[in-house]
Amino acid sequence: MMRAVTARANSNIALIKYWGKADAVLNLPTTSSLSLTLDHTWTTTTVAFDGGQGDADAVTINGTVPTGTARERVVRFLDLVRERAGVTRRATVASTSTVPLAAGLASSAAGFAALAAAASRAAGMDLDERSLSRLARRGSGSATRSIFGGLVQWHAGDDDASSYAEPVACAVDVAMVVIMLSNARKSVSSTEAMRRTLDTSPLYPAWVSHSREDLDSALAAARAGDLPRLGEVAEGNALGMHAAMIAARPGIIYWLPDTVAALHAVRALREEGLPAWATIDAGPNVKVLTSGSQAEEVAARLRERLPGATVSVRRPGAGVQIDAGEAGAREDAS
Ligand code: 2P0
Repeated sequence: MMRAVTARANSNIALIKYWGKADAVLNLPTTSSLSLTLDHTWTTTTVAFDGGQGDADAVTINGTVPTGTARERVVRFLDLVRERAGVTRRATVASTSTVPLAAGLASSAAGFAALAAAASRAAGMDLDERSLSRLARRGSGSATRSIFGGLVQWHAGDDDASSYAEPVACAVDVAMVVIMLSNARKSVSSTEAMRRTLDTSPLYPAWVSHSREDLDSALAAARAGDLPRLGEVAEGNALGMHAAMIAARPGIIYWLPDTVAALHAVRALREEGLPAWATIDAGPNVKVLTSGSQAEEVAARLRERLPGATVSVRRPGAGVQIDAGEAGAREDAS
């Protein structure tokens, strides 16, 4: 009998961004990236290779059956797991998330990290974390990093084996303040936006070539406990990524007027002496890197300056977890 396995993974926010694929099938990125896994941003996913429903995979996300690309990505990922594990049966997959989908909070990162862990274990594979991060990468690039907690580096690599994530040393007490400005579904998917930036933006090569320097600076700052240096390089890397995508043809503008207002609010806080540096992903929302000890103060000041926004504090979170009660189920799955 095939048992169900449940896994959960947190979302992550990149300080040094992944933006562009060198290989779209293997999901190899053009640059290495660095992220912080956040707490309280779980996606929990249960998988059983139980035959699915009507000879197809039965998938629900937050109780709803996904269609189109969202469904295809999950099925394609299950096909990869079936191929690797030598399983032929269709699966039942149920996923629930506390993260708003497609709102720039990296929902696919937690989603595919949890799916990789649950599906591989349900199919009878027993992967170590590095192998899990390689597998999660095939679902979504940012999921590579959500296998691990805290500060995480994704090595770009140049083939399947060399492109994986691992935790890195962090001597800084960091936190993130998330400024939610809009829940609206983004108009251009990350996958499409990356492709267009890579293919058409004259600024993209400059961002890529500077990215290695940014990563080295960020890693050195994290090791040295230098939050201002880490914040400056993270903000610069994110603004550079957006400059490159704004210069694509046609330009991709994820920012709303409130996004610009939030960027100015973060700068105003810095001028008042508070530690606050902004980063923005494939959406209008702004995340603020700050220190753990001053995160609540930074959040309170941002609420004053941005009355329409929902502002919350996230601290470093844990990596992927497989439900302990189900961990012994793998022997049943052959
Ligand atoms: C990141 N983002 O490093 C970057 C920065 C958004 C901006 O990874 O095509 O959903 O599934 O590999 O991982 C969002 O893109 O894209 C992302 P796919 P993904 O976090």
